[in-house]
Amino acid sequence: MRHAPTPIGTSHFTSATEKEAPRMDSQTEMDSQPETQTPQYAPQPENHAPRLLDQINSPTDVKRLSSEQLKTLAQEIRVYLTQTVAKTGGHLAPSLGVVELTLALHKVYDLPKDKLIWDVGHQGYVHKILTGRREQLPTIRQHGGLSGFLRIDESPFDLFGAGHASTSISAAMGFAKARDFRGSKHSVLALIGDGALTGGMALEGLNNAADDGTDITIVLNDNEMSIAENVGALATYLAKLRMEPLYQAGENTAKRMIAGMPVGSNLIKKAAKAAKHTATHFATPAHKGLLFEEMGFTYIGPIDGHDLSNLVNVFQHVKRLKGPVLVHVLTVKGKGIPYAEANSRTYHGLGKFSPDDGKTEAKTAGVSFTDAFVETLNDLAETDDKIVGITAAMPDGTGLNKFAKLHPERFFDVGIAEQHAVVFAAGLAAEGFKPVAAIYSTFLQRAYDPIIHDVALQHLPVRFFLDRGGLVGDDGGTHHGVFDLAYLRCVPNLVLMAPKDTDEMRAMTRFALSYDAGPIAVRYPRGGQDSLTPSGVCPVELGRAEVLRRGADTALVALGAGVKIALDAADILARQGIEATVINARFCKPLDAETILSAARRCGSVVTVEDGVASGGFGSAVLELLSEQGLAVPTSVIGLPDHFIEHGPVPVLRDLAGLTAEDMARRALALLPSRPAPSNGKAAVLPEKLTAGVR
Ligand SMILES: Cc1ncc(C[n+]2csc(CCOP(=O)(O)OP(=O)(O)O)c2C)c(N)n1
Repeated sequence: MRHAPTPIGTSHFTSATEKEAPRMDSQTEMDSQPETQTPQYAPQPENHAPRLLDQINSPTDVKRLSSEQLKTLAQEIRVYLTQTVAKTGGHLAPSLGVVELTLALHKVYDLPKDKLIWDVGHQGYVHKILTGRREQLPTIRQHGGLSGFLRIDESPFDLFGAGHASTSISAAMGFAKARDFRGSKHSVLALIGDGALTGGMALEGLNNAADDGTDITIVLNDNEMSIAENVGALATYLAKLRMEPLYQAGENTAKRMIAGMPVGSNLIKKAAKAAKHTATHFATPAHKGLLFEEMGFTYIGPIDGHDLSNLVNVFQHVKRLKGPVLVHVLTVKGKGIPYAEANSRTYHGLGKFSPDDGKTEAKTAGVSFTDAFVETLNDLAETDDKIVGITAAMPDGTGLNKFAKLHPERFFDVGIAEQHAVVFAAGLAAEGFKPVAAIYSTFLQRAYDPIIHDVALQHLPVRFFLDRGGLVGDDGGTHHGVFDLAYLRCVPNLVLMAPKDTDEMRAMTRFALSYDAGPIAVRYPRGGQDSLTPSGVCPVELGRAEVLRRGADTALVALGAGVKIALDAADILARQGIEATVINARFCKPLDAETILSAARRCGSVVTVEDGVASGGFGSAVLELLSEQGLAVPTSVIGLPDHFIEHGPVPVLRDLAGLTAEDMARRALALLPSRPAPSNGKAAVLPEKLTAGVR
């Protein structure tokens, strides 16, 4: 709801308290539909009255605002944010939760001189609005538009990019030490959510920061949620802190805190420790913040993250503190938009929706790869109690929420802890269980060493299900699952499969669960693919490909989502009188050497296709096979080029990357030594589009 804007600079902050502590209601059900709200709660449409928001072009404009104006601006931001994300899709609830916190940080600190490092960056929309990107917000996550995360190359105010969780404290430590080396004096802050704090790297960062003692402020944005409910002992501990009375920053408290702070040498630090303890414990009851304080942080909190005046006061004091400080801020995910508050799990990140009632667009019909996986898993788990489901904070995205409903005792959400998830799975496998580690392709990158060191080296039958393999679209470069084929293919003992459609996904899921000889991974894309072989799925056998089409002119060898591209390319070529063999490789490792080599010999040229990086991926495996056999047939590898791919719709990105059926047909044609006499006797007339721009 809009407030009448007041002129800039008419009042200043006091330490006045505003309202009660925010408390999350009991968590909403996964997959539940957004609740219908009465219209008065909906963000009001923009009217033509002048908005404060329109005057905000940089953080300097925020600094000029009075307390009341900032509150008005917060409201305007919520409306603008919601109406914009309703059209673009994106991370709504995380950004709604940090409106006041972002305003307070920009009010108090001087970015980019002061360094504010955001964890994940999915909650950075308000920061974008305040740092000169207000008008560009409607381009967010659109191809060529603003990123949905923070990127170092998007704005000088985005000091460190992210997309994956739990990196902010480590990066901030780097910024802090660089400042110390230079003898500079600016502030360094990491803003991290309670979900991201469950990640091992965040804990490693805390461990280092507390011990090092340099000036660094960790702002803990505690909304009790990861994407789903936050999990783990640390979450339980934070919940206890949350029960305490809210911290208010008054001048006296601040003076006491600062007087007690250790500065200078280690000796002085030690001498000052007792004073610091007294000072901070005066500010906060003795049992609060103990864990962080024992580590060496000055703990301040919990603070109402929606009380703007108090936030500003607290950070003004914190700015003067020395050493490692942890400010515990309580926020409500989705704050201010009731449907998002009531169901922050749905509104964490979503596609387009109605800003009035939050209703999302109907799901496109058809079965997704994720559905095919979890439905099969649930079938198998009914009779096999050795199956255990593991997710690293992605129960909904991986589909394991449906497994969890049926088998809560065999389901584990370990938090944003991919490394732990994989070694945990390895332990279970060593004891004869059948762990299913369902992890997005991009996030499994975090667990690369455990895959090699703990799983593969020990031949342990962990079943990896890599969702969102390939280009994911709007999330962009941090999230495309394009490295997995390359990074898994080189791991000894590991079997690597990719299904062409959802029927094959079911068959591969069954196969993976029956395979006990060592680790096995199935990698599959976002969305679905209806059956490409309506007559049925041929049984999955280890290292066996399937031949989908026979032709003598060229061999198109494809993996996973590449199979549809190859089939379509074969159709294009056939229209030109060129007959292609199409092989669905099924296994990236072990390759079906026999089938691929015989097709290569018969056809005299090979084109491979995969929706992953070309360097070291499936096509490279085929090239290695041909070279091992001394088979010198012209071969072309189609995969993603050696640069990071932007965000945008998958078809657009594929087109730009040369990953389409037409590209494949062009590549096949380019390999034909001279225009062959086509096997079907038709003349090969090549349309402009096919001959132009052979890559
Ligand atoms: C390594 C990694 N694993 C999983 C994710 C997916 N992910 C994005 S945001 C998020 C939850 C973060 O929770 P929190 O830090 O509390 O922020 P909030 O959204 O609650 O503000 C998760 C699991 C990720 N970005 N990176």
